[in-house]
Amino acid sequence: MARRAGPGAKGRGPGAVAGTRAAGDRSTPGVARGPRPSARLSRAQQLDLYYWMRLTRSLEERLVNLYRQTKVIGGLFRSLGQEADAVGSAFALERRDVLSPLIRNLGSMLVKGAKPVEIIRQYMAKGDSPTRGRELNIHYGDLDRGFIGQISHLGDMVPVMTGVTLSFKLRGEARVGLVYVGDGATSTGSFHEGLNFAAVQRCPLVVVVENNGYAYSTPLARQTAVTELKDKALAYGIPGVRADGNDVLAVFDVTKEAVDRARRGEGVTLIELMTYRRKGHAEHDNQSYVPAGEIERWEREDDPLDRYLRVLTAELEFDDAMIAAIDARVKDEIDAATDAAEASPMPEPTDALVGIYAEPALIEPLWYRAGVRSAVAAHERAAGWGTFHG
Ligand SMILES: Cc1ncc(C[n+]2csc(CCOP(=O)(O)OP(=O)(O)O)c2C)c(N)n1
Ligand SMILES: [Mg+2]
Repeated sequence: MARRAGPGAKGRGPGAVAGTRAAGDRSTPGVARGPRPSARLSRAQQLDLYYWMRLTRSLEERLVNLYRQTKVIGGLFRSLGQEADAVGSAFALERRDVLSPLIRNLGSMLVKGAKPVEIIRQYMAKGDSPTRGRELNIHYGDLDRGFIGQISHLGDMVPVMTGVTLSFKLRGEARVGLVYVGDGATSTGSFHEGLNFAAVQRCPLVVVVENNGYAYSTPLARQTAVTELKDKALAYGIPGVRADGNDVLAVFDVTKEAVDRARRGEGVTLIELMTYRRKGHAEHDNQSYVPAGEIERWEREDDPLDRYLRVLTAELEFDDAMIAAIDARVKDEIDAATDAAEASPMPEPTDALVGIYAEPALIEPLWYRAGVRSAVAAHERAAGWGTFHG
């Protein structure tokens, strides 16, 4: 049977965005020309971008090891191949700004201050994880650090972030919100209603559509007749721009311009980042629906870490020792986080009664658990349900 054209087919793929421009030209069509914001990044910040992408990838690889040892409770979601889109966009925000991540935005959360040990504890459902073992991947938030806990329903974070950014505007705070949605989420009602309201209210909101070619097993062309998702912006009277999502500097540039625009009070921008989901929806997905050779081609030709490493060494003249030092630091941090998470206790049954809407019922612990000090009791911050200071 002839395979359907996948997202790597004509008109898509690495060449579709980057290939039409001269080498070294990192500007994004549709975005005002001039000095790129990334030209103002310091040497330390240029290296930071590499650090966050390497940390994201290596942390996920560690989680895969733990998953295969059956230490991960539940599914495992990867962002392999999408690290530049998560990291470059979050890096364009300031400390006071807020983002709402999705399952493939581990990198965005790390940039915003999430810790590897929290992530591993979450996946292992430990009692001292941010959700106290009740949620088993990265669905947690911390307003202090500027990331909002995600709602699983596709598109629903758009109206939530519309509300968050409307509150910034009404209070006269110069803060910006950024919401991530997948290509699939752009076909939901919540996405449209939220975006329309944000646009008409001129909320300081940046909407990042991560076009990774698939929603579960459905390729883009089978879930929307729109070929360029940035064009959905037309329906709401806001600018829509498309950028190469696997070029971390291009992602930073396009997001920074939208963030600055939002902070100036000029309203919402929709950004479509072109990338590719190299793993299945989750670790259990065998990707049998993907055309032969497509994944390998993206890995070979358009890996965001490989591409940025070439920029760092060939264009920005960092030497190999500086890169190796970051790789070693990342490995040490992940090893230490893994050891800490493995040593963490599982939750106690009565922990389920903590942090709920009503006063917990008084239940005597079972005789053989008497005196067991629960991780929740040790770590929970009674006055601040929902945020966590580990
Ligand atoms: C309203 C709704 N419908 C269906 C689902 C089940 N679901 C979870 S993720 C997903 C696919 C998401 O695709 P996309 O938006 O492209 O994001 P990606 O996983 O590619 O990052 C689906 C169908 C859901 N969570 N919410
Ligand atoms: Mg998708």
